[in-house]
Amino acid sequence: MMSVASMNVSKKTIEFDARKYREDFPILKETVHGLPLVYLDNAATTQKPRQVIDALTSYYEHDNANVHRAIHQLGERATAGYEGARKRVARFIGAKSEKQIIFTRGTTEAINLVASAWGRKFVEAGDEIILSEMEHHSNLIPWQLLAKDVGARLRFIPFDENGTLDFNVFEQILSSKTKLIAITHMSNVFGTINPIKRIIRMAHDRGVPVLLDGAQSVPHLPVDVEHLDCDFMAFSAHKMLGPTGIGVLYGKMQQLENMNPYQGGGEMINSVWLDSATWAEIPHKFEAGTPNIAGAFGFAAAIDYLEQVGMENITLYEQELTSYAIEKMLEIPGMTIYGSAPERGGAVSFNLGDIHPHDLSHFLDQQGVAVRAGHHCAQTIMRKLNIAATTRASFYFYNTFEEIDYFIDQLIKASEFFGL
Ligand code: 7TS
Repeated sequence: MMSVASMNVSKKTIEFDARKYREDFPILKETVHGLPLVYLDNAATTQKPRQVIDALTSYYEHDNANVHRAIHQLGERATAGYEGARKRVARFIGAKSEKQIIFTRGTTEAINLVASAWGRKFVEAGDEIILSEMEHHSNLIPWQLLAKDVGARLRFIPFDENGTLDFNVFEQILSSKTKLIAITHMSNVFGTINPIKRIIRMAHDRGVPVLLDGAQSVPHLPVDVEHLDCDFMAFSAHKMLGPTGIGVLYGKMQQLENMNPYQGGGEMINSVWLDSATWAEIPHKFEAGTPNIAGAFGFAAAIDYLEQVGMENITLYEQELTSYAIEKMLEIPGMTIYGSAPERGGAVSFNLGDIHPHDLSHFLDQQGVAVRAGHHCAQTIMRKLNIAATTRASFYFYNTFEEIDYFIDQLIKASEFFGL
């Protein structure tokens, strides 16, 4: 994997034609309030290219059937597409085998799966789970629920004023009581790319497994699970051009083999008696019920698209776009940006003077700019920063420098409008 630190590029040093890619995204031609849409809410969900929309339509028009059960043409096509998507995901993240790819509803369900099927088997009273203080609620609440149920304790790696993790505290709290580290690869608030290799090395030195929340990293960076050596990784298709309602839990084979089932039902069994059952092979053991088959077809098309653009190109271009945006934003009087980690992605949280983020995002929406305002499912971060909310602009490879210029102009207009 290419380290972002090694990508020291200045503005417009790489050839990347965002405009060409935009042509593939029908929604980017939308107008809102009579103005061209400037979509800067990509950390929440990304837009979908024609290729993904076509894959969904084509599945329903030509292949629709349930998977793994029908001995008929459509059933075979649906199964081949669904299992083919699993292979594509495995290759995309560098997994050794497609068996290590479990389809879930998204990142949230993938983390809940581990908290339930792994946590309830291996975590006991007095054990500790280490998280960071910059987790999305998806990577906090499942562990709170588990800890309460079994009498375990959650410990936290704090962040400093730059939005980077404090390794001194991490070293202190990592102990023989630690059962798992569950941590975000890239923060959806600060944009920080955490030094995950270092964390994993330190954890593995003590025999502690690591779960990565890859919701924000997998869509934007080349991620190789073998290279990172993480034990689990969770991510969502909808944040990487794919449809909603499908995501992934990657796991090391040995971890998956040791886990209990997650949900019971059809598809996850081998033999069933009235009072007992045996389980299907991995990954099907963890996929009870009819899955999101159309979603898998769309997800495969999304991965094909990302591979064609090239993940390293995406990282480099977004890095340039983000540096440019931050530089321009900081020229606006009253601007506070939360997070200045040296390695960062394209989620930029900020406040402009005392304008409430909801008022600011409403103002921006009137100008055609879509951003997110609120706590970004990370109330604990807001509490520590002593603020109620932020506005957040988040970029993807189809955003342009012209859109950033327009966004900056609207921020300046907002300053005047709100009398800063
Ligand atoms: N983890 C991180 C780091 C995230 O950013 C998100 C979603 C999730 C987990 C949950 O993903 P889901 O697909 O299961 O919902 N983040 C955001 C966001 O920042 N704004 O809207 C959703």
